[in-house]
Amino acid sequence: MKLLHSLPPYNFAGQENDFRSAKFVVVPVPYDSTCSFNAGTRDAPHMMIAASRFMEEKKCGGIFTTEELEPCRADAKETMRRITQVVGDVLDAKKVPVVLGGEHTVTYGALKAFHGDDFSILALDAHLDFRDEFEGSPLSHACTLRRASEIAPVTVVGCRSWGAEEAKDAKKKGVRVFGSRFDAKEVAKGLKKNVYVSIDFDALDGFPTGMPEPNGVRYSDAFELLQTVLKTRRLIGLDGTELLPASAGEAYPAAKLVYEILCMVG
Ligand SMILES: [Mn+2]
Repeated sequence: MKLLHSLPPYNFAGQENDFRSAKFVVVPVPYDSTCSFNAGTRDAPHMMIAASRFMEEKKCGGIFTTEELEPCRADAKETMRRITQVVGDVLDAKKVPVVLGGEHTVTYGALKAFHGDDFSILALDAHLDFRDEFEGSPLSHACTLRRASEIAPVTVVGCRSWGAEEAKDAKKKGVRVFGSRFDAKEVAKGLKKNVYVSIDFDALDGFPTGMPEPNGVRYSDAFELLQTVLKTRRLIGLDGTELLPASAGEAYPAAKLVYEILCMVG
C-alpha cells in the first residue's frame, strides 16, 4: 500500500539518505552534560533536522544523515571518543563531516579525528572558551577552544565575553580574536588552505542558546564571512553547537545557516 504523504524524509534538508553519493555527512550529537547555564542543547540536533526539512531546496552536494550518536552522559572523555570514531569513519569515506550539537565540547571530539592534517580552525563564538579547566573538567564547554588550539591554530569571530586569565592565555597561544564587527577579508587572510569551521550559535545575534550574549554577529555578516573564506579555502569539517531552541521554528535559522554553508561548498 502506498501511503499518502507530502512531507520530506526525516533527514537534514529533507534529503533521501544515500551515503555513497553524499558529499556531506551530518552527525547529530545530543550531548549537553557540562552545560553550566541553560541546559537542553541536547534537543537541538533533532529540532534542527526537523526545521531543515522545510527549507527550499538549493543546489548542493548530497547530504547523508546518520542516526543520533549515543553520548555517554556521565563521561565526557568517552563521549569525545565516540564522536572521534564516527567523524574518523566519515573522513575515511572521503566525505565532509557536519556535527550538530549539543554543547560546544563536541567540537573537540570531531577535531581529534583530523590527526596529522594541516588546517586552521575558524570558530564563531561569543565566548573565548579558553579555560584550561572548568568546574573541575578539562572537557567542559568553557574549555573547547583551548583544547582546539592544542590541535590546530584558532581564529575566533564574534567574541565579546571572556575572563582576564583565559584572555591572557589565548593571546600567549596566538589565537586571533575578532569581535561582532569585522573585515571578512582580514579574517580569511590568516587561515590555512584547509579550514574546519565551528559555529557556536551564541556568536550570532538573537539565536536562542545555552549562554546568550547580546550584541552578536549579524546573520548577513556571518554569511558573507563564510562566503569570503570558502571562496579560497577548503572546508574539511563543520559543526553547529549550543543552540537551545524551544521549538523547531526557533531552530530554523541555525539549520538554514548550516545548509547555506554546505551549498557554498557545492
Ligand atoms: Mn563556545
